[in-house]
Amino acid sequence: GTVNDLKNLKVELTRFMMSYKFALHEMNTKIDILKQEFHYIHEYNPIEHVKSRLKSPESILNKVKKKGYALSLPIIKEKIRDIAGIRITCSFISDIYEISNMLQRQKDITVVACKDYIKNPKPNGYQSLHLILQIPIFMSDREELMYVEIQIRTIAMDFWASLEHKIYYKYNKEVPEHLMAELKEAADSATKLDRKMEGIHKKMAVLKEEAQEEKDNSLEL
Ligand code: 0O2
Repeated sequence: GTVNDLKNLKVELTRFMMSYKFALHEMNTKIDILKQEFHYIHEYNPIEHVKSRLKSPESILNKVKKKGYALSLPIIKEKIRDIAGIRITCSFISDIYEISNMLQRQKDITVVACKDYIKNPKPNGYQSLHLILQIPIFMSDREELMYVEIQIRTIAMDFWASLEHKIYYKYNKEVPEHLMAELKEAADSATKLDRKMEGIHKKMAVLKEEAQEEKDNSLEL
């Protein structure tokens, strides 16, 4: 009867969401390993912070409705690819691509899609590198391939996106055109800041290398 149907649905849903929790866990471990190793090699930390989230059942259902998909778990699993989401905030633009390449090279990761909103920002000014990856998770009696969405951005891009998101929702997604233009200007300022910091970072790296060479040379004498 209905009670049993509901019970089954609950068991199925819990199992469904659990797989995404495992996928997040797996990806977070991969990112943490890269972070520690990168720190060791380059003597600085390219990752400022990592935040992960599971899409709530409510917002999964909203998206299913909005996109007009059928209400079935296999279809949701195939079509909604950002149920498990991780946002990596990096120090410099070059770190974004290095982290992305390091992830893409891993044998158990399949790159399903890569959207570069840094090279091609959205019209409103939004910038980030988006990857849809697929990773296997291993359970007691089966292996499942799970989609995980990774958003990689700098602190400046994250700053802009967080505040734009707040403004967008605070004004019920209806931001007047002249303010849209100002948001775009703010995004351009963020880009300028990112490029400036990247430039300083690169020049410092050169200075450090030169100092090291001098030190090595003086030791040889
Ligand atoms: P939340 O709460 O972050 O999950 P789709 O994902 O299918 O709806 P699309 O265009 O394929 O659409 O996805 P896209 O644009 O590659 O990535 C969507 C996610 O990127 C959003 O998730 C946001 O997190 C982020 N994003 C994209 N555009 C903007 C933007 O203009 N401003 C801000 N602040 N964030 C953006 P959700 O599902 O919208 O929300």
